[in-house]
Amino acid sequence: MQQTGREPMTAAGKKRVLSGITATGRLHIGNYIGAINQWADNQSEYENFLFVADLHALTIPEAVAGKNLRARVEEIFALYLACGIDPEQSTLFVQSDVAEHAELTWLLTCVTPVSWLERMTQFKTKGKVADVDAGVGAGLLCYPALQAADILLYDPDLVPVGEDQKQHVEITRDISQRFNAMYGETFKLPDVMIPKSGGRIMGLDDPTAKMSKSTAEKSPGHAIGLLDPIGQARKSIMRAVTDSKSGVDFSDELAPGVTNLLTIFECFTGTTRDESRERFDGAGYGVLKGAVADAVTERLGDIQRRYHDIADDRTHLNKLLTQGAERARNLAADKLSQAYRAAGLR
Ligand code: AQP
Repeated sequence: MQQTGREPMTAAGKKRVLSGITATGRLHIGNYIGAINQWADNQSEYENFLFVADLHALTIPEAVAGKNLRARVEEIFALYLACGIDPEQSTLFVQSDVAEHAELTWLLTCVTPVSWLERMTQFKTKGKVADVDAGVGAGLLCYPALQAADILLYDPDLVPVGEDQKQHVEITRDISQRFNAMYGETFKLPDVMIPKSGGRIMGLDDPTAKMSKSTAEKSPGHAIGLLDPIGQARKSIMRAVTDSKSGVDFSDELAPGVTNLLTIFECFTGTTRDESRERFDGAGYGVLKGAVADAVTERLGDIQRRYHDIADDRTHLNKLLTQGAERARNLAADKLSQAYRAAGLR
């Protein structure tokens, strides 16, 4: 991981990192490569606070309507564990289990200028004028205040985000500075942490669009879900869009779909692009896809075995959900009290 900015440490001598995934759909290999696998890799180096962002999912009504959201949330929580997050090393929790997130959001909403919210790309792309006229919820506009609360409750040093999501951390820093200026020093300013590689896995059906949970719900063949049946995952990879050439040709510019397959292969096998070139230059696309399918399905098999063990032990899973929420609340409650006192409400 590449870091920016200052380098303070938590009491444990480790930098604190906060991150989460929105429960807008079922997890896919993009979420695994870009987020969960990196959290698992760095969990002894950092003090991780990792959560399932279920309150954020409510801002996208089509993602939650008619769904059993809690079941999806617990599936994501169990998948964090199955992918190697250790609940003793990392604090793992569900956002709505810690009510302080919603409470602090109100205090932050009240100090956030509407013009800042209207400038956010997510509102501009998802909250089109037509949607606003059709009654889209104010949550879509106000979600940066919830996101700021998610972060500021825990005083993290670093927040990992993809290149395209830096704006989310920047607005948190702005909101935090504004609150501190109005009410006195309360919140610490977090820095962005940009993943070194594998930052953006593209759709298998359309390699110009990011692999995403919500598109996967509508388009089979777009993503590989972490819980997809192994045969289906293999089939989706074998059908991935490439180009009209017959095979991999490193002497020419590679098509986006080919680059995407190579990236997936490299992330799952820990190989470099030079090693890929040696192995696949001149090979037919069928050979490349077969190798990607082998690497991905082998890992999915392991994750799915662990997932089913975890999900089947309901008592233990409930215990971990409660333990994680309590650990998160220990910090969040203190910070919320500080914010209430600063605002003159306590
Ligand atoms: N395609 C991807 N490649 C690499 N990393 C990805 N992440 C998501 N998609 C890819 C990483 O997973 C985490 C998920 O965060 P999120 O759910 O809050 O936001 P997202 O990026 O909007 O996720 P999706 O899967 O694309 O969902 P929807 O469809 O709801 O928008 C982040 O760390 C992200 O970088």
